[in-house]
Amino acid sequence: MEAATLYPKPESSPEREGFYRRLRQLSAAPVWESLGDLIPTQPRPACVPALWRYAELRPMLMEAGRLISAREAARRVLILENPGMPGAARITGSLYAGLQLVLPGEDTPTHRHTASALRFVIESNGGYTAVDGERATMRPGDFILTPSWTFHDHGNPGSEPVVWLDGLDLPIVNMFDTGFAEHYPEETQPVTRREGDSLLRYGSNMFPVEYNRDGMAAPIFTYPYSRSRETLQQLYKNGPLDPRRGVKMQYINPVTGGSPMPAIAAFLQLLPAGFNGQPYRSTDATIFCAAEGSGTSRIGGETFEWRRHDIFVVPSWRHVSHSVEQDAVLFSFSDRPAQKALGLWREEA
Ligand code: GTQ
Repeated sequence: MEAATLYPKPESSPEREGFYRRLRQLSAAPVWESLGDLIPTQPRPACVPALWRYAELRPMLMEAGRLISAREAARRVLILENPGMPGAARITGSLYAGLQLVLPGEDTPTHRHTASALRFVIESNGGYTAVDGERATMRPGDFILTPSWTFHDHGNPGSEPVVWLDGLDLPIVNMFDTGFAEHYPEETQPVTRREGDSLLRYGSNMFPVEYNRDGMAAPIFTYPYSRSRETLQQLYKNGPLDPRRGVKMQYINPVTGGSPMPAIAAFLQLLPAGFNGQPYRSTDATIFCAAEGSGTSRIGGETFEWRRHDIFVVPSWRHVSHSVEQDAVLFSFSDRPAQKALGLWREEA
């Protein structure tokens, strides 16, 4: 075990306390009183391991659907708040997550913001997200991007509720005080490109001749589940199986091979029937959503039983291991690229 702190607080005395009080009046403070908190020997996240059951949240989401329209709410979302940080609109220290509902016949106003967003589709029969003039039909398991400062709106021309998991880097954007947002001049942005255009143009192992990369996000914004799921299945047959992660792939920006958006990485993994994973840990707190199946995850000594569409969180540097009886597929996302860009990311198998 590492020492809990390298810097225990020095003893207090009336003379020292008086000095600290006078410092506070000058907006100054003695570092030796807080050095142990400022420089921990290992991460001490406020974020705690947690699980959200879809079976419990879905009825609440439908109740929200009766209380407020998608247009009035602008975004009808239930924020998933980490129990270690209530009221902070965070699922981890650096990321926001929520469940968004669009009812049949509804759409949401078009806007853009500096925060980047991802969507992981839970229920949809004909729902869509539009990004910069192109609509993508949402199907269960699809992973969809809304890169920073792209105009986006969502709609549901179908006859059943559409629900997805939102992930945004809002806490990071707001930590830097770099949040900007604006409405599109009209409620709904015009459709200017055919559905599937960017995936064909930039997601076919070819780029248009004279294509010049611009922007930091992937030029494709939808990663259909049908493709990703088939890939995992075939790779499982090919082997080998990672004893910690099963068959785990990361979604990429095809231009760079890096993450689809600058601060957020996303992953899809197959845990084959009978998988009993080894523990590992990394510094990027990770949000998981079960796309298929059910299983058990040990997170920092606690056990969580998850079912399809449940969401759970592994805080920074907490060990996690997954086990399943039948085939299961987990989607996950984290701030790994932001940590890597700053030279901070660590993992331990
Ligand atoms: O869909 O644009 O969960 O702007 C929070 C803020 C979703 C969105 C959220 C947003 C959105």
